[in-house]
Amino acid sequence: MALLFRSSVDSAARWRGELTRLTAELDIRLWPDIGDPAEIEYALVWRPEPGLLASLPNLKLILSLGAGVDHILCDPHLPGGVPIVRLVDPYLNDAMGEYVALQVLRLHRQDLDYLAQQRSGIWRELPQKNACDRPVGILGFGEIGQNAGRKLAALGFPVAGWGRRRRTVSGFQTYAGPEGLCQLLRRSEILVCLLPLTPDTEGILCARNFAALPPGASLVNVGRGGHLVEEDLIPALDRGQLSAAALDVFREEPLPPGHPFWRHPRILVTPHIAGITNPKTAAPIILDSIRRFEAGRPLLNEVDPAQGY
Ligand code: NDP
Ligand code: OXD
Repeated sequence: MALLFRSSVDSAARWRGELTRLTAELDIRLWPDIGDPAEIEYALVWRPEPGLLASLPNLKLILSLGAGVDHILCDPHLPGGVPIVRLVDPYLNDAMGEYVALQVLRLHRQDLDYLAQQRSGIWRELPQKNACDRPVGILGFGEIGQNAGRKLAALGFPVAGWGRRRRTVSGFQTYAGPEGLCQLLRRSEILVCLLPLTPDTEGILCARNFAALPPGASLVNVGRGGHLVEEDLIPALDRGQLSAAALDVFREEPLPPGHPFWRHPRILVTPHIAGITNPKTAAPIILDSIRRFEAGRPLLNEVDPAQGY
């Protein structure tokens, strides 16, 4: 069974090592040395070049190296009818939950203000709320959103989640649809975006929705850069409508050197590291998908291209 590996960010050597440690059945072809394209049945990819998947005439299954699949679905030549499986790795979910907890705590405890005070040698106590008085709203209450929600709830934050369909999630207030979005925004002093990027969610972090948040609310975006209308953020921060933003994902990655987000005093920037796919924990999950497919058993976490996630 030949598998194409293509990623510009994941280590091909580590992936080859982990997969070959688990099985001798896979013939791993590292892009661009893929040999005969007609021999490739599986593709394990992160941001494959448009047209690469369509150039594999016998492709049976597409496996995403990430939880999100916008990097695959955006290919205008994506071959129709080939199932796509996204990565759901409990360790990745935990890493994402950790990152969200870290940034929510930094925003809640006014870390940016204390860092600025330190730089100016100022010793001053700022008013501080308790976590139970700081409601957090999570846009996208799926695998990762719920993981983050549980970690935040354990820290004492009142957490609510928003999804496409109304879900009952024990211990959490949940909302769905456009009306539910208004309700969630109204109550969220810290808004966390953990949505997949789809035509419906693109640009959801925009001036209109910022205006629906309580004054001085803050934002954590770990979904995708395309969720944020970038030109709406700095005016909202400069007016004090938002007090701070922690951003891990950007429309253009790497964030270009002159981009105003780098130097804005109310923005925290990290380089898309909230959850880094770890071959050690993810390789067995990838192999399980291939074995399920080979055995004709139902795939787990298959993407619905019509919904975009
Ligand atoms: P899931 O598919 O498990 O959850 C997605 C959630 O978003 C679901 O609750 C879903 O609703 C909701 N949703 C989707 N479309 C809409 C919509 N139009 N309106 C309202 N809610 C919607 O995904 P994961 O939790 O595994 O991953 C979420 C995203 O996190 C990924 O797509 C990726 O973009 C991002 N990510 C970022 C990483 C980073 O390092 N920064 C790392 C990993 C992931 P419903 O429950 O009704 O289906
Ligand atoms: C992912 C990501 O989707 O790394 O897993 O962003």
